[in-house]
Amino acid sequence: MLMVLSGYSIMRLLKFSEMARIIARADIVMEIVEARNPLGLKSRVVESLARKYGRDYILVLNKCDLVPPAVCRDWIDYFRHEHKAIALCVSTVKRIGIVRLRKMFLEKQKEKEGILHVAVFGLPKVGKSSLINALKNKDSAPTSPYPGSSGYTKGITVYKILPGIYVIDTPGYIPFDVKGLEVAIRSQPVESIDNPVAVALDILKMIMRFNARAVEEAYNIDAKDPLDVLRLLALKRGWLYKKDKEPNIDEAARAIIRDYLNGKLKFYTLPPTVQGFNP
Ligand SMILES: Nc1nc2c(ncn2[C@@H]2O[C@H](COP(=O)(O)OP(=O)(O)OP(=O)(O)O)[C@@H](O)[C@H]2O)c(=O)[nH]1
Ligand SMILES: [Mg+2]
Repeated sequence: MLMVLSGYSIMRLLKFSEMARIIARADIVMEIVEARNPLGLKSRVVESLARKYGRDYILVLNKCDLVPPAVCRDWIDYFRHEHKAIALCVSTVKRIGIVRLRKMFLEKQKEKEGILHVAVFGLPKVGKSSLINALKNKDSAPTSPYPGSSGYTKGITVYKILPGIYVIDTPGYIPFDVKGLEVAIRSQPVESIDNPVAVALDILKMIMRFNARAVEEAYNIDAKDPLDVLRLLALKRGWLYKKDKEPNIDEAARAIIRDYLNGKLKFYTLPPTVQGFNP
């Protein structure tokens, strides 16, 4: 397990060698991304390892409740030419696509005529453990809203979801071929991000380009400039630096990062094949 050391806490991430070992022994390999930004979260690594070992590969577009159904369908169409892709929603409030997924596992088990192992991979916080809980219909795997916060997955755990069908939960993985904002906000606890203001400004720029009203809808703040948004949010919440009583934009930046992760800030991308917003 890879340990990311920071002033705040230690976060455990899955190592490439661990992933390769699990894939070598699995029958089905699932890579989980979020439907709101699949290309920002998808790695070629999982898919190519699955191919190398001759395993079935399924791309899961999770959190489809955060995206209009038509956009989810466009993404599925986009990926379908390359490999199997399915859309899911596995939050405790709403579940979509689980019955179909269980059916796929049962068919594969029948074909194999033996015990089936399904491995689940993805960047931190895409919903790997929540997917296992939905498959089990029971909160067995610990989950949490933010990277490194209590309940995030620290070890490799095997869960029985149906007779003879086992799913392997893994800690978040940071693939070397995935870069940018999603990695910056997922590879460490929000409290440990070195320059939260720079990260939050990038998030705001991306979100405001996509939907000019996203900030107003989330916070009832009417500002066009991302730095003004941070200042106004800090003032609204009463966050001031002790030293000079100026708005604490570091605290506001961390709130923005958390609200991007938890979906309060409404945002989604479109496939490159569809006209519209692509960051
Ligand atoms: N809106 C929405 N939220 C979801 C969905 N699936 C998971 N979540 C939320 O996303 C957050 C992360 O879920 P986890 O299951 O802990 O994610 P994980 O990939 O196991 O995270 P790590 O173990 O830290 O790598 C939690 O707050 C979940 O409630 C979904 O389909 N829709
Ligand atoms: Mg987990």
